[in-house]
Amino acid sequence: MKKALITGITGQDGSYLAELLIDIGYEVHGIVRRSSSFNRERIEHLIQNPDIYRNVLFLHYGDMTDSSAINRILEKIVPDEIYNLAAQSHVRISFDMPEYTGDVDGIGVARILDAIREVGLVGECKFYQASTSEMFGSSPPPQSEETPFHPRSPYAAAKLYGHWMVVNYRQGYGLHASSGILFNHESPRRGRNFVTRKVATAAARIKMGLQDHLALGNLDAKRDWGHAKDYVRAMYLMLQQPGGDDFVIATGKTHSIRNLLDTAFGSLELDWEKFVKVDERYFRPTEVDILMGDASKAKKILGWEAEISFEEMVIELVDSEMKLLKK
Ligand code: NAP
Ligand code: G4F
Repeated sequence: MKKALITGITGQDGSYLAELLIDIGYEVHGIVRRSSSFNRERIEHLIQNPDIYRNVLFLHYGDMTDSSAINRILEKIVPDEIYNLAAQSHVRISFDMPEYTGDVDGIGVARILDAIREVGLVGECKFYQASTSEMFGSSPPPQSEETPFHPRSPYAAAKLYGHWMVVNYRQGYGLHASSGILFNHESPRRGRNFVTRKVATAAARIKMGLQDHLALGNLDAKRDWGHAKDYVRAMYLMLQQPGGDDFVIATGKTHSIRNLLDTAFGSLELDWEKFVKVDERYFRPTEVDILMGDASKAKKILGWEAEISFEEMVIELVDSEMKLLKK
């Protein structure tokens, strides 16, 4: 039985990836951080299944800022595959917490890569890094593996450091290490302060008469939005290749926040213009205006393509919020 270690297992992607790997037949280990409130909602269904939690899913306390914990966990588990998904993943918040974001999202990558070396796992295990389309920043679309990086936030700058560390450990030490440059991907498990989930929740609450307006920031930004379930499949495929590499994972289509509002509110027969207010609090000091990825390398080498459309994803989010509210 292959062993995988997932950092960020309690996050959106970590939870879908854990499901996928358990389905394939892996023993899955996850790093969780201590919190005063319960932070395992997204994997609760796995924890509550005794066949899974007793036999194939194991959780370990740790933090990307704590090298000794990371080293100890690697030494104990000796994983075949490591998926580094842990991050302070909110771009706007990274402007408020640039140092912490750099520590977790940048230096954290160096910590885990060096732990692999310290514990003697180079040659024994494969490594996946959650890189991001935010690293392209102001570079015009379509963005591919050949597009120059121009990060526009502390988050993107920290992720770019992590990205280059992966390239360095691949070239310098021969580690099987891959970076997935993933464009935005969403799901009903998306954090509530990301724009898709925020819009879906508000549309459902307005429909139910529980809210009368929605405050948003920049409505003109455009994103290439896919579904998290499709994107975790790409992570797995990268680690099944003969060597490490970098791959853009995207749908190739872009939509503005206005398009998102049309689709979400439209699915409930609501006119968003009656409810949305622009609030400068949600603007960022520097914005990424447009992201649209070219994933042809992933299609050719990994055989990967997005299967869930933007419209299907948005409607799933709105339906899921309506169900939650009706409960
Ligand atoms: P998410 O829902 O915010 O999950 C982040 C995970 O990291 C959570 O499990 C969180 O734990 C954990 N974490 C945060 N700080 C940590 C620390 N100091 N030590 C250990 N764990 C820590 O993010 P996601 O959407 O699943 O994204 C997964 C990864 O892909 C992230 O690295 C993100 O930056 C990157 N990414 C995401 C997208 C996207 O569109 N979703 C696109 C490109 C790249 P708690 O549950 O305790 O908070
Ligand atoms: O949903 P967002 O916060 O996602 P953002 O900034 O694109 O970052 C996400 O995708 C990245 C991949 O490209 C990941 F690396 C990152 O971890 C994260 O998952 O914002 C999307 C757009 C932005 O242009 C933002 O300015 O929506 C705009 N927006 C407008 N009003 C808003 C709001 N974003 C948020 N979060 N909240 C608003 O009220």
